Amino acid sequence: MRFIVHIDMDAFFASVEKLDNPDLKDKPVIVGGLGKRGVVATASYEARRYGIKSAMPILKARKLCPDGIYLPPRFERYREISKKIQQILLSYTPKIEPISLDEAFLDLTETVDSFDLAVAKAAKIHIEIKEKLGLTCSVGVAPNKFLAKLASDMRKPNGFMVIRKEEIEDVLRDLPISRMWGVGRITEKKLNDMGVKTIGELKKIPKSRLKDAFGKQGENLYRLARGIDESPVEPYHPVKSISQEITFDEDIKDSEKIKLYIARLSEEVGEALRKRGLRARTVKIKVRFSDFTTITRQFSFDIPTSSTGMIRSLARKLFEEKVAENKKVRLIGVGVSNLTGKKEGQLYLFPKAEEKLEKIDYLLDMIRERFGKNSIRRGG
Ligand code: TTP
Ligand code: MG
Repeated sequence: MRFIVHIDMDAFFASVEKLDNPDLKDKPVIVGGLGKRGVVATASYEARRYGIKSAMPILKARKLCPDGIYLPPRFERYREISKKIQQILLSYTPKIEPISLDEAFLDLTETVDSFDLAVAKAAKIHIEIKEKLGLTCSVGVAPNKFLAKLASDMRKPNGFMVIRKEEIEDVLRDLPISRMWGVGRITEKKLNDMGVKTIGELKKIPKSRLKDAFGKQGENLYRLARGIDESPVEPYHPVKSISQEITFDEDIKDSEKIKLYIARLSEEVGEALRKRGLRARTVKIKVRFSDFTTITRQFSFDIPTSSTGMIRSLARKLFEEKVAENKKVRLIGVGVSNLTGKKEGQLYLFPKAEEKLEKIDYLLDMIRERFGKNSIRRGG
């Protein structure tokens, strides 16, 4: 059995604002976009009593709670505190997986000898975060990630909840199926149509029927309904480079065709960068010819970018200017390295232009996520 801990800060952004300004104590604080079309990022627990929730339009929130204190987010500051939280967690185990700025999993299986000792350690972390940072969090301890996250959520705010092996069935029975991982609106609707609303009801459906109705996901539903989740805590490893390459079915000589592939690979590399909140200072290409000789060419610049447009034009330029040989190409690759966090060195020569490129990238990423990889590709 594993000993997994999940830590989630309470009303994180709003709590940080209160920490930095004691006048806000006990007041309904709402952090989010303050413009006409802004949404609530988070609301303090006082504000939640007015019915304010994450992702609610800010105008609606203002109607529900006109006397609330509305603040724009200060990500720099949240990130700074997030780092301090990580430092505390790292003093307990290197096996931590940060999920977002305010949330992380810990695997204490190899750190302590028993589940009870893991619970004791988790309690210590709970106290230490409060004492060192002046912020409360909610903690869940359980034999796996799914249950640990569930546990941390059940007693919010400032909660501490343990789910032991023998308690799993009781805890899960009456929970709505939407609390299970991977159950979005579509799956929920489909299960509702099968007469299933709670995890306990889901447990009664035979595995074969779930597999028929949901394919591979059916197996997952079957296991989660029983509180089984083997997914590992994956410690964060800094990414040093990102690259994509393709080997053609048939070697290609037409450089225009090759450049189309370069565009496609650049798109994938850019997307991967943005997903990780990273920017690159070096773009490189790799070319393998039909005789298997392989060359790489790279170009570095001062202003880190995560824009597909930048990566693509640099990769194409490298190909045009540095790969003069008029030979058949077997493989082409595009990569980036010299990576940096999103907010560092954010001094653009042409801030507006860069911003515009990023907005387009962001939109394309969203569309692809929703409709699949091949749904959209920019022209030119
Ligand atoms: P959550 O942990 O989901 O929320 P929370 O910490 O504000 O409140 P809770 O006590 O329920 O844990 O998210 C952490 C932070 O991430 C949150 O303070 C603000 C930010 N966030 C957004 O910016 N947009 C969102 O839609 C959500 C859910 C969170
Ligand atoms: Mg939180």
